[in-house]
Amino acid sequence: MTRPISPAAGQPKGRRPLGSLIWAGLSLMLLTGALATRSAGADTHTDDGYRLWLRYVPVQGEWLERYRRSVSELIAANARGPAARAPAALSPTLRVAQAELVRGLTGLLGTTPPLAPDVTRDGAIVFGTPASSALVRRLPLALSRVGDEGYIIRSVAIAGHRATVIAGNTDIGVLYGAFRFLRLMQTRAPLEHLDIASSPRIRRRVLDHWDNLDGTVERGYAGDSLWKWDSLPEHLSPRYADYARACASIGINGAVLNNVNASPFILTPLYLRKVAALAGVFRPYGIRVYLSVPFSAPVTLGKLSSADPLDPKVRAWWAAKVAQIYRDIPDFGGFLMKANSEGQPGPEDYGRTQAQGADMLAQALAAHGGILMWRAFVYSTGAHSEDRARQAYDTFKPLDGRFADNVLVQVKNGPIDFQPREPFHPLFGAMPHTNLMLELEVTKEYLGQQTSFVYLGPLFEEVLRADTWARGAGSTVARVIDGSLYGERLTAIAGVANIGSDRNWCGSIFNQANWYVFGRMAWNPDLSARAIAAEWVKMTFTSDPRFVQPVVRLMMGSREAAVDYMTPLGLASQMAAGTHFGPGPWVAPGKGMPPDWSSTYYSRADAAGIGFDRTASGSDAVAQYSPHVAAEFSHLATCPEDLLLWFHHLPWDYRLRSGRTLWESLVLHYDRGVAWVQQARGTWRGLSRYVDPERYRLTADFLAIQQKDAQWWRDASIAYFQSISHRPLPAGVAPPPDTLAHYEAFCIPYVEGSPGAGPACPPADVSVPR
Ligand code: GCW
Repeated sequence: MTRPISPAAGQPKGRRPLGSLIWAGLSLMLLTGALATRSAGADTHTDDGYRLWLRYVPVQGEWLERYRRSVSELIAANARGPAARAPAALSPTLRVAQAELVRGLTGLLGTTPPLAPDVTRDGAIVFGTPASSALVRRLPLALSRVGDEGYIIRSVAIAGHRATVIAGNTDIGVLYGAFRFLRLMQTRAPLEHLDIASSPRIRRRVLDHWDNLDGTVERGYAGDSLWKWDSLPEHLSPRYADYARACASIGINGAVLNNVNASPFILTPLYLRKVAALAGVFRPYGIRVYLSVPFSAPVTLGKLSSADPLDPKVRAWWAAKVAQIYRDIPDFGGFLMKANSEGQPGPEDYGRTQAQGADMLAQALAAHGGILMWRAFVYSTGAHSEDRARQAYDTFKPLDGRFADNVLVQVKNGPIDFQPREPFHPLFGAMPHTNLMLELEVTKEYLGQQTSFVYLGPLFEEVLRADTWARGAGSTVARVIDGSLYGERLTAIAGVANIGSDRNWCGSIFNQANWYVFGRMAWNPDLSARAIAAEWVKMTFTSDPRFVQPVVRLMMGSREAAVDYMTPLGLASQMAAGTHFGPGPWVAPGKGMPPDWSSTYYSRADAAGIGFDRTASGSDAVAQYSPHVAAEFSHLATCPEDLLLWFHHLPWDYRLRSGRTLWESLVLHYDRGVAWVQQARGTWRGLSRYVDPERYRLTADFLAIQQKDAQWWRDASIAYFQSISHRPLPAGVAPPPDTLAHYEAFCIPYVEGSPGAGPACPPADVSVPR
């Protein structure tokens, strides 16, 4: 596997002028020697972030001694195994596993372990399946317990020597095991008495790329699409394999290549050849490709007069199209569908239900072992205007049990739309006879986008651990989607990817942690956000506790800080229209703005108070939860304060548990969020000696931007809500420096990743908020 070596390769044009590159190069050459000695154990060589968490920097000191005793040689298939004498006979996946072990161990230990045909000394690493390795076959590992993607890593004795075996029932299990073994070393875990058995709790662990065929990425903040459609299938950029490798290292096994707002061109022979080429690169890494498809394709592409799912001609068209795909991509994963949502076509256009629409595609796919991920994010603006939060449940709940076995209904974590905080989606507790999958947004559309430091682990953990009470206590979302609550066999989870062509993949170093935590939680939804953060920090930076501890603390506090300065106490959807970047609490319905895309629709702020009444006296959306949960959210005494205004409209002078009024608390939350960012900057500044200059600077600069943004959010929100509450600010709180009119007039016209050709607002010659 090769990877581009020029640090500037892949950098979007114009981002770094040549002069700055030369300067950076020169200063780095001068600095590197000095920096390497700045902090014992920390790797401070320049790093552009390309290597993600797979850096494999040399281990030092005591750990190096220990690891060298545990790792001396690599045995892929022993002398009596079928592939013994011809490494080329190893399967492509085992070759990848071997290459990864060689690369990782060479980096970590400073020497390349020899490949041996049999165990010849202490410290042998034996890896393979019972089919590829006679050594693995003869060990009593009880492999059947780890299924077809799991692995076992165990310290054993072979021919009188200490050895470690990395085994799976399948080649991909071995690859996952190889990554785990390297992770043990990257995180400085002992290797002496290993007995690890691990298998994924969720079968399909998928990244959804909202990548358009013109190279842009909807809600993407890390450059253009990774897929270079123009040069595919002939040219296979090395980044495709590097992407697959990174995904495999955290157990991701599927990629939906294109935007859910899908173009019919993806289904043309021209593009299917390109898709097949990508599938070929991903295959050794255990990653299947899936495609988003438009419901209207039989009309736009097939020139039929209708896309009615009950029309035999339409069904035949889809069956033929699916068969065509499988001819070139025999392990094609299936389709993802966004239907009757935000203007997309769907079965309701023909008077059919979502289940009837799904059934047509499910049948076509089932013939080839494919699956269908059918989104529950169904709404048309204005149609359900009394409360959009109700709509998915109202549409899908009556259809429970009507979806075929190869269909998963894909449900966003919350009932509205990937907000900084939402309660869990009520559908998770309401469709016992349907395969439900969870959709998370890894890209930070509503959480400050590229530059904000927001680790999403706590958000993901919050939804996975949320208890639906569908079958009594402990009916968590994690247990609904991993199949353990209702016994589904087809289980899945999707994350909307935050990956693009930027050299560091995700637009910032800390955004990489969100890709990482998605994969790790998809493998095991019970893992804690904190433990994953610690693992990621050690692999991405250094295992020095003087760095790990404060950075993990920052990561764990970062999401709540964003909630504080954007949408505290259960508020939602207060962002600028269209771009979803920056504050827009004043955005009101009218002039082309549908109510449920406006902010005032969600805040419901008026002279009397603020918040959306979703109890029985309001929209009664709370009744969509099981009685236990509904009661908890309905009663002010039990409703969690961080969801208060999601469920209740309350007077400005309502007293919270702290004794403060709602108005005062709101203001203090905004202030707290800003203060957090300021402190985070200080903490980061104090850690510069543990980080290479390039990643240090990028993070420091982005924190500075975030402080400005947090202040803007706070000032604009306070100015707006004060104009409605008419309450004084609590003592000691600084008033916003600009007028509300000023904040309303200020707008960022072009934001990366926002769909639409034109600017997000008319030109206004106003100064930047202070
Ligand atoms: O959050 C919204 C985004 C849209 C997106 C939509 C969806 C792909 O603003 O850009 O469209 O959700 O999930 O379909």
